[in-house]
Amino acid sequence: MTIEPIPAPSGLTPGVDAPTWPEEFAERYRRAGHWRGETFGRMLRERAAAHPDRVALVDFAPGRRTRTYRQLDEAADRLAAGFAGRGIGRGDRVVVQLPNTAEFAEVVFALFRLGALPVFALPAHRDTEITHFCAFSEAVAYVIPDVHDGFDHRDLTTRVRRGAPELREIFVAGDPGGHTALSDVPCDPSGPLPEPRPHELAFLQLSGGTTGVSKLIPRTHDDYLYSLRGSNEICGVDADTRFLVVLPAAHNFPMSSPGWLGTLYAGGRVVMCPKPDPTTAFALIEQERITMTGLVPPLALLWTDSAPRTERDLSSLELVLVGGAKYSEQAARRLEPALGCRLMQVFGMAEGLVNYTRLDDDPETIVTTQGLPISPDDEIRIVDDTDRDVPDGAFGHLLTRGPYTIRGYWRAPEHNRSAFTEDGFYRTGDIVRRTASGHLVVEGRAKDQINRGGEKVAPEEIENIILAHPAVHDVSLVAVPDDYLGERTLAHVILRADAEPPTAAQIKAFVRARGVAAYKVPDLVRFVDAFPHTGVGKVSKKGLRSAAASAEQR
Ligand code: OOB
Repeated sequence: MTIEPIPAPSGLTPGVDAPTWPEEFAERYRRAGHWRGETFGRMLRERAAAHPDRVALVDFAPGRRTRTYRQLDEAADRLAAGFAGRGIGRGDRVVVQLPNTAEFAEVVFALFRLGALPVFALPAHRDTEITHFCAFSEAVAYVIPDVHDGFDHRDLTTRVRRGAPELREIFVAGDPGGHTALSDVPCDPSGPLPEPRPHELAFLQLSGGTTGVSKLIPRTHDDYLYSLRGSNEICGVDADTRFLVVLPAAHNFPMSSPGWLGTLYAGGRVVMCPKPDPTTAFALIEQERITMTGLVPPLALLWTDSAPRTERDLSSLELVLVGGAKYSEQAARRLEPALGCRLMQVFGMAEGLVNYTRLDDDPETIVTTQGLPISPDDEIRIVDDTDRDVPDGAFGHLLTRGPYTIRGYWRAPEHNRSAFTEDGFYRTGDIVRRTASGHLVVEGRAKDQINRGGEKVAPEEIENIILAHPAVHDVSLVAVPDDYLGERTLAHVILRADAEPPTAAQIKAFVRARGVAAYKVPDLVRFVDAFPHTGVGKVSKKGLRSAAASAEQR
């Protein structure tokens, strides 16, 4: 297949904003049938034509609402026309911060249809993160709920606008306050909209981050749709699948592994769960006859503990995927008997590569490994500190390259030089080993990131905030082991000699007041006189972690 040259979307320079695959790789992925020239907009159109009256989506906002494939398709068209009428077009970025509701899917498909790029913020993000996403992506619009989880998102907008001059429009699902109600946007399409091309960007996903701010991850229609198709095949998703979206719909895991997009691709039914607790979720499993869902390890633990006591009928549940953070073998062994369904482990990343254990793997492999890559064309290297391959079965840094793994972050040439090898492998920052069967086992992490039960915290981001406190001389954030979350955050703080000493609670309140997601506020704060140092004089995070561990035992 040849790709005709097309004019670049407004304000974007192909291959520069988002590094892309060299032509020989693109060619190979097309020839292998991985990239099939599909787009999200057309995918929904085709499904709606094939089975218009089948239910695509159920949500509870707050009452039960359903959308058939035809209704979802029409809503996307009308919303796309409305967005276009407000000057949003191909290549424009729109930060979308919506909870698990039908509006989320409608907005995202409307933007896909226009070739505008959703930037997927999480509902937990606050002004600091949102201002960064809007400013860095030069977003023209920001879509929010009115109030979610007791937080009024309209309160964020003044500060966000101040920091993001390109932002023209704020759309609110619900009561708009002084902004535009999402329900006022749709209008009848006056003609065909310009269609994005399959190899163009579809959206920007967020990285967990290891530096001060999250990087943006550019994903194309071709590459992401391939990961959906591959995931559906591995997980057995089909038209009878009823997928419960328990985690925030904007995260890569519930979106595509196989997630709500995979389920829609297969013509199945997506049920948006408003809250992840077992009481809410178990009631919906019973009521909606849910067959599949995806959980992070702490939630899997909670569900496993609650299931034996529930009066709810969970018998429809066939498969639970668990991933996002290391799932302990002991916890994994308990899931299948407690929930009466199959377990599949997922080790994935928004940058691309996703590994799954397989339904026909033996039970030991399912509880002790994090699975195999989706694609035969996912290239895996496990290397030492000098990028040399380690012997079979040994631990090392995981590097990967393939048909749905990005070749670079959005507008980050400097960072890309260290995050990718010269020949295009992504440095995942994960330490893994490979079993004789090729399954990967995640042993740890080389990157400076804390994985708080699947929610990623970049220590540098929080350290920078705490450093701004007038009484703080220096700070270092490390992970400490936690039975439930896997890891919690501990801030070691050195105070200035001349300042009134704050309490731990005041340090936490200071971080919260800066407007960051609640999961980034340090769980623990400990005041120390000095930090241990490495041989070259850098703060030794390893030293701090072991000091914290021995303090815990005392
Ligand atoms: C998923 O995506 P991200 O981008 O939030 O985080 C990726 C990182 C990985 O590099 C790894 O450090 C960690 O999260 N991780 C795991 C894991 N799954 C992810 N660590 C240990 N065991 C696992 N099973 O978290 C994500 C994206 C798609 C599917 C599933 C998870």
